[in-house]
Amino acid sequence: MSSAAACIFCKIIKGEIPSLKIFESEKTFAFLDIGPLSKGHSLVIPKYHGAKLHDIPDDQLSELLTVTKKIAVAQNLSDYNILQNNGRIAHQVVDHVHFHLIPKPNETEGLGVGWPSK
Ligand code: D5M
Repeated sequence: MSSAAACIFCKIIKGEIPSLKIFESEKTFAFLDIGPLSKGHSLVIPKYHGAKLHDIPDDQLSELLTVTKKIAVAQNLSDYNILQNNGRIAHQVVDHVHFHLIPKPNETEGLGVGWPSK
């Protein structure tokens, strides 16, 4: 298990590192990705620190998808990817569970077609 004290996303939750916050509740936090694959690319994270999906208690996990849906609705998205990486081989860079919400407004913006390369 990675350390919460050294976790960049835990620091974002605590406000120790600035972020562009979209949503916050008791268990969940969402903010804009610093390296967006398309305009509005956001990250939805549990406040509980766990590196991979299986490290997170069910009560923390359950809200993540509904918050991701709420953001998609608020952004009026029609086409989008939801992506969640676990482990280095699966391209996880930050060891705190996060769901990417990646808008796909059209085929000329962001990655355009296909699955995100990350
Ligand atoms: O994706 C980790 C994602 O985290 C990647 O898309 C960049 C994003 N990131 C990293 N640091 C920050 C800060 N400080 N603000 C906003 N977004 C950030 P992964 O699935 O682990 O490859």
